[in-house]
Amino acid sequence: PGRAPDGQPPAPAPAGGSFLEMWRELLPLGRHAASRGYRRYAWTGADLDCRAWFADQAAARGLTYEVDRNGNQWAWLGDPEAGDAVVTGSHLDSVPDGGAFDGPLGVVSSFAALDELRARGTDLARPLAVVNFGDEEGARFGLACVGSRLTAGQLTAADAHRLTDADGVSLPRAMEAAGHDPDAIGADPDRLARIGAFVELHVEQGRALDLSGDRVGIASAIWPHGRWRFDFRGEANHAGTTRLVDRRDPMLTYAETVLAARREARLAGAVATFGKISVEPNGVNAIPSLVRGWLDSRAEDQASLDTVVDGIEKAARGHAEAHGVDLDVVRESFTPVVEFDHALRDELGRILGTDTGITVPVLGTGAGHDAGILSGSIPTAMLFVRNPTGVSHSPAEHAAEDDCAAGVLALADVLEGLARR
Ligand code: HGY
Ligand code: MN
Ligand code: MN
Ligand code: MN
Repeated sequence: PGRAPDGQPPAPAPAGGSFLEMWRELLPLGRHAASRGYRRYAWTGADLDCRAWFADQAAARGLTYEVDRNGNQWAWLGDPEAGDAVVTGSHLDSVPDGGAFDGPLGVVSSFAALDELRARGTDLARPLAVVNFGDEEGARFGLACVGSRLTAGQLTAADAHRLTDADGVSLPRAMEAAGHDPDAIGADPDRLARIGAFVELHVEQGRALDLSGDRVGIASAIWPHGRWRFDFRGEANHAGTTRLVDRRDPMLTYAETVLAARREARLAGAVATFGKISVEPNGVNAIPSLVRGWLDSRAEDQASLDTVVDGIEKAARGHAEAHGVDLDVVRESFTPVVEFDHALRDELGRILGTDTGITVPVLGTGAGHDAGILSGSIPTAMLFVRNPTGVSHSPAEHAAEDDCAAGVLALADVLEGLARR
């Protein structure tokens, strides 16, 4: 496996062609011509194109369309006020040069599953909704799952107002420029109280399903994870005339810290990644004055994650001291371990096991999701669709046509099983 299929549209349309049509409309939005990856950052033009697409899908189906106080989009089949709603959806934004599936597969599958239920003529006792949560990846403002965190009250409006992008544009200004009132943002308990269950379908971001030979799986847990900013400050100086012994080179310390992160993660059976860096003055012939590196680390349990991050920080401080470099470490975000609702998970297993005869493995994951954030407030579950490349957050991310179709049918079965009269 592993051939990057260049975002080729998954096809067969379980619900009369709607899946393929939606997929084709979304594919060009925010795609970078050279990298072939997606750059759909929150509240930028590409994101607004995706949001317009969502509103169009709602209108085309005669669904009740809403944007909530935090900018999340909703499309309702049934009365949004009735309560005990079954909600499904995901996100449309991307990481830098992300793949086509992380996020959009869940939103497109949600609309297709609704179409499938309508084609079946299912008599619904509960309202259904499709949701697009804003700013899931945190690619622009540094914090992931902003839309769901705000709604769940896990991010205060005041803290959200302090988020800024690399150009110094604040989140409120970005929202305002996109026509959304930033003074409205904040916890939305009344909205959550009207939801009885949330199910997010997502492309798998590893190869567990590929290895087990299953098209669809159910999520068990999300690893605790966080982002830490390491600021190494040294002394800018001439690359040609400064003797090695006279240098206070933060790049050297940063490099040693990257190696330490790899070692600590390996020892703990966890993961640790420095995927983003900024350098000042960023000149080819100058020793840097500042190297700022962002650590993303995740582990199966909190104790292991603490061990990894403490170990990396300790190593970084040792290397910094040895080279006369100052170090500040700031935890920018953190998400504790998520254990998905057992009753809902079992119900999904029952629905999928009996109706389709497919086996449904239960998987843990190191990736964060809006479903993880919401699980603190409402019963929440996730479905994963097989990804033969196992690659994600990259254009090589993939899901085969018939696996996407199986995902839509599984989601339709789940929605029907939960909401049928
Ligand atoms: O897991 C992540 O990096 C993000 O929350 N999707
Ligand atoms: Mn992602
Ligand atoms: Mn995602
Ligand atoms: Mn010079």
